[in-house]
Amino acid sequence: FLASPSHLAVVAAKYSCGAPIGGAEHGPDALIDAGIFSEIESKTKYKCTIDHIAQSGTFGNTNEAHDADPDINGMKRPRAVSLASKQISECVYAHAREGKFVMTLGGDHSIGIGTVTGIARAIRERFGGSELSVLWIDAHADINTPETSPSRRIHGMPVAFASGLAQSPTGHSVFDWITASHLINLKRFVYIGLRDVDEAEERIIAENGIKAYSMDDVRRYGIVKVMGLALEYLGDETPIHVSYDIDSLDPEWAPSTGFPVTPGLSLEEGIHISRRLHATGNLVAMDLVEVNPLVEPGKLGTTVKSAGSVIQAALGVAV
Ligand code: 6HN
Ligand code: MN
Ligand code: MN
Ligand code: MN
Repeated sequence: FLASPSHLAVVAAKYSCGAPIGGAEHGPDALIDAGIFSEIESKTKYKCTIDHIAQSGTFGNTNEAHDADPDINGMKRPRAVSLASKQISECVYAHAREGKFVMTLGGDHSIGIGTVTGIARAIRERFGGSELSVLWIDAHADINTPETSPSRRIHGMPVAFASGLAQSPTGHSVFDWITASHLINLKRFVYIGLRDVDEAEERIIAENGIKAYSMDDVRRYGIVKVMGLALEYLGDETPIHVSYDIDSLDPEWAPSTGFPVTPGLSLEEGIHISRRLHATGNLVAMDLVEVNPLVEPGKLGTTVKSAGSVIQAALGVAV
């Protein structure tokens, strides 16, 4: 039911203000400089354009404490992350509204607040109120609220903000730009790859009946079966957004990331996920986040190569 897009809008989201360590703001350039998108242009029908987004002014792009951005309700860097995600949300919305495929490069995973809300809003408008489906490929669940988060870092909260589980804390309007038209339905949401989930997150997932395939499930059933079940659950007639955290892959394949957790997906399994999503014909947007060039500079090449493969496979390139 989707017209197949011929324009790939790449959004370089150069931020690490949602993470406890810096470096992820350099992830987008590492991916772009590796030539991933020139190769896509030569091997597919896609015409690529790239928007670079980083805050020049008030709050900064990185995790470092900032006088103008004190904690709110324990949350670290709330204004920086809110402003970043609002900019990203508006940018991806504008592209998706025109029917382009939107590929956002992170950045820490707090940028997912922006991408998911922007794509969800565009899909509502394009398809008369119908809801976006989201696949969250990650070692982590990223569904803490400001109240449950042990780290207080917003890269562990994007699913909570994009679904409305988390709201601006009482007395603060910082995330009030997120309105009903931006929100996703957690009944149209699936996790794959989980293996480092906080206690409160386990409870939130159970209470909301969220479909989740852990790393243990992938080992038990195999990735082919897991992808089959995930896609069957979402159905054929739905636009899909995949938010792909590179730490879903085993550290062997993606060492240069902030929070590597072993054992993870093999690169082959990671590519299978992308291929299957491409094959649905329903994929409208993808995020590739948490490539951090500063964590393992000597193994950045391996990390970027893996990220390039999962990106290209999602766009139908043979890798
Ligand atoms: N990521 N659950 C932890 C937290 O701080 O809330 C870790 C979040 C990691 C986020 O890299 O996917
Ligand atoms: Mn994540
Ligand atoms: Mn993660
Ligand atoms: Mn194809």
